[in-house]
Amino acid sequence: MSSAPMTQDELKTLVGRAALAHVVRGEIVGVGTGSTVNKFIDALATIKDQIRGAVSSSVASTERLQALGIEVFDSNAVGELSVYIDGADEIDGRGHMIKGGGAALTREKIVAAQSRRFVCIADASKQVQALGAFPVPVEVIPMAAQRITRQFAAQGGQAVLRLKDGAPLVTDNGQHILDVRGLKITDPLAFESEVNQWPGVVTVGVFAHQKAQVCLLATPQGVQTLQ
Ligand code: ABF
Repeated sequence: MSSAPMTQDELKTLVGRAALAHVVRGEIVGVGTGSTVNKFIDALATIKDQIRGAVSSSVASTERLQALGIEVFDSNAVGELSVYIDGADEIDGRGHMIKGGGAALTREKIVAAQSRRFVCIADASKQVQALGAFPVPVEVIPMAAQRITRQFAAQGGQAVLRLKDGAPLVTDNGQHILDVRGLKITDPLAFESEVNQWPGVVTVGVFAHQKAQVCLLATPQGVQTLQ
């Protein structure tokens, strides 16, 4: 009898659990944001007595960690982390990612930069040949949004202000998000470096400087480790 194909939710559960193998026991783990990371947090709770706690990349993840009895440390109160575990909206074969669909990109990049190793957890739908089909999230200072929109237009990109309940979405940092479609990202490192320098850009959701060293990819055949 053939079994039903795994749902995307089941794939996320699978990869969330697989990530436990990358958690260094006795240490503080960097924790990302999103529905895949939520599965990881649930799995992390099963070994909470074996870790010191977590540094979190969002209010949402902090609340979930604390509700499960995992201590959350301020990033400034701890040193370098051994590992950061987070999802992605797209990941290419070199570990470059688009992130920020969940609006937590700035804190995600901060915790990633504080960590020696980035382990990306994703289902196979996130794997791409080249970045850019998913609109690139860019966190911006609100007063710069129009000018940054024009700067993207000059590069062939269409930036749209992200809304929530009909009003501009406000991030955990009190800023806004532009989602940019139509960009050709042939050189993710150069793209990230350039956009980062535009006045008013807080964080661009291309993670090439803070790329993943390992990608755990959930497929119907099991979890593949790409590195
Ligand atoms: C975070 O969550 C983000 O950077 C990315 O936007 C998103 C992926 O979410 P999900 O796991 O829900 O697809 O990692």
